[in-house]
Amino acid sequence: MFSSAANIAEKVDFVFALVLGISIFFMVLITTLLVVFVLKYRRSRHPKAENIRGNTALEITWTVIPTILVLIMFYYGWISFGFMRKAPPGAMEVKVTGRMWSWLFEYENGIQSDTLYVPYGKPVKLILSSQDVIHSLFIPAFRVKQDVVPGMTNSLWFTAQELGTYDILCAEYCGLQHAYMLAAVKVVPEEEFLHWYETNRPEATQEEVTAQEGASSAGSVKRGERLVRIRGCIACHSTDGSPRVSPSFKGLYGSTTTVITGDKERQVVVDDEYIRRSMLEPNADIVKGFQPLMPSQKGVVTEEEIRDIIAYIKSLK
Ligand SMILES: [Cu+2]
Repeated sequence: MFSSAANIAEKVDFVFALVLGISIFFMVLITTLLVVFVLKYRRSRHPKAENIRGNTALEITWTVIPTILVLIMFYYGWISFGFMRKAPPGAMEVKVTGRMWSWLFEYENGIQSDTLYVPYGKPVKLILSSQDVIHSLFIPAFRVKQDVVPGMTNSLWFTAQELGTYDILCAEYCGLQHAYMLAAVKVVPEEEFLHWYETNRPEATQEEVTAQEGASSAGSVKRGERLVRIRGCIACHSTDGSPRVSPSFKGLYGSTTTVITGDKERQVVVDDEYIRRSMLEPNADIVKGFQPLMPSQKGVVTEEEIRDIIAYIKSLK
């Protein structure tokens, strides 16, 4: 029941145990008294009912003790809440974007990742925003959960205290693939984190890809493969042909597909222009048999990124 994976977890678990302990104590006390009274004062043993009036000492006792208990619960709840709400100055900030149906983590040096990497023992502040509907970022092992609401930013913070990989879930029903809106937080030693932080800088990965592949199409495919993960495309489009809520990317390029444009059915060949339009104006042509679920990527992906994504889709024969 007790987790120490993050500093917040200890506080939350303590308050939870306190409230649970007091509740169990009273449940046992009240149930026991109930049974005792039923047996002791049942009609066969107590044929004549008595009318009992007023007992000042008893009334003071049953008012004062519960008041103190409730105030104790309030006190620990309040100081723990205050602790959870206020990140220490100097906490590392990570921007988190929730969208149907994936998470994006962005670091101050421009790294974008679908996994949250954090250094062991350092405070981390997550700045939460949503691109579409209400989500909720939930890390059960850390005992942190915060709504991610469109049009405003929320935040939460923690200091991870145990190395390892922990689940991140969405805790607010947000549509069809809500249950699959999963990610992970990886707690690594600080040195390892700094290494990851440096080698994954956008400029660093750019240099690396350029060094390895030149500015060739292979580099473009590699970047495209990363983009469909980071941008959350694969929440709906599989890359292995398996059916999801949207057409799979595998074998898509060059295929002929039936779309509904306005209310007319027509056949189109999937080419660069069609994919580009599907990203920027997803509701212009709806593939027959699918729902118009895709949000427009206008202003989200750049022309360069669109080219890379197309190169990647092209490679999935
Ligand atoms: Cu969600």
